Amino acid sequence: MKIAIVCYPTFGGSGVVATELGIALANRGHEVHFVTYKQPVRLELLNNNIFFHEVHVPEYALFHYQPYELALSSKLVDTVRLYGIDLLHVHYAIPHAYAGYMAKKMLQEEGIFIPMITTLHGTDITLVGKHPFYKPAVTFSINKSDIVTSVSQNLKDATLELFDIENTIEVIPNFIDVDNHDNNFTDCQRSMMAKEDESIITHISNFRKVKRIPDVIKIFNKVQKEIPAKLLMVGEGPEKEKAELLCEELGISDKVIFLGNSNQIDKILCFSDLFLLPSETESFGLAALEAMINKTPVVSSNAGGIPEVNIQGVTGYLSDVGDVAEMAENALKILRDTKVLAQFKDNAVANAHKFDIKKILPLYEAAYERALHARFKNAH
Ligand code: GMT
Repeated sequence: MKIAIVCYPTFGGSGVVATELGIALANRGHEVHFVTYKQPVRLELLNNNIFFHEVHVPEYALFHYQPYELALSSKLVDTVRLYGIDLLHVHYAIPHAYAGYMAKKMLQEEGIFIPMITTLHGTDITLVGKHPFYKPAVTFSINKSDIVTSVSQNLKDATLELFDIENTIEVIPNFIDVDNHDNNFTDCQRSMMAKEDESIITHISNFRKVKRIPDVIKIFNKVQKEIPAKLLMVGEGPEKEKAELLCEELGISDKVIFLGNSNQIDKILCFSDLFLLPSETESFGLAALEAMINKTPVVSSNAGGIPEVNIQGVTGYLSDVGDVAEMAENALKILRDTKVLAQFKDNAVANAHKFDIKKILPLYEAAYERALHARFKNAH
């Protein structure tokens, strides 16, 4: 199949999922065309089946807001025409599903019928999408998609609750390429980051408010009072500076390392003992899954779809959002005893195997097949 994937090219989970999916599809022999405003961060173009088409938005002074959707839908039309694309897979409803639908309608005028699969990722529904200023357009684009998928059951339920949805939503969970993690690092070079007796606790995100970054710091602060520990903060975002100030205020700056965005997530997680994810809302928690495949147990909130990934008392622990005291206690329960830690590590990796790409990719391929078969039925 020839598939055009539309996504955000940044470090966010939806972009990562879209990119990894595209790479896996290309490895299965499909021709994959990424259409976005920058080359996706995890995309290496060293594959005959992968193409990247950059969306340019010409600046025009009259426009207070430059019309990205317009440029994207035009680029999609051109790409479909030029490469004979069979279907569009758009990740993140805003504005991708909307732009994808416009492209589909423009192509239809020329007698080209192209199905569109929309994958909902979380904030496109739970934070941004439900805003009254966006809601009608988001509802419309979800209802007009040929197939809609959501990355967790929780996100599906939230979508049905928040929007007037007439379409079926299929849950296709996020995934991890287990084979890529099997025999990764023999020596994690843990000593680069911490002394031998120090536990390494890690948080990775885009440092937005929804990640509750101050909770990460406060949990760590409580833990480090009980056991020697270091905190690795990986990522960039609006809450980072405040987090650095909070560390100073608490007098723990020497124990917290801010690493910025990184393409070496596996290496960082390889020497991590525990992953913290106290998010306010989280449709899935891809970062938690990435931690688990790297044998890192997770102490998290029980928000959104996290309980579908992190299993209470097995791969880690879950608490109510904001319950910093319980999250710190849970972290200590795991870290204090090396045997307990080893058990949680084994459980984490075993659970991550459930989300192996080998199990998830066929679900997307089946969805594509259905969309292609239904294309003439839905053409009008
Ligand atoms: O979590 C973020 O801030 C990034 C966001 C995104 O749009 O890329 O992530 C969302 O999609 C990920 C991939 O499906 C999920 O694993 C994250 O849980 C979800 N984030 C939220 O729901 C807050």
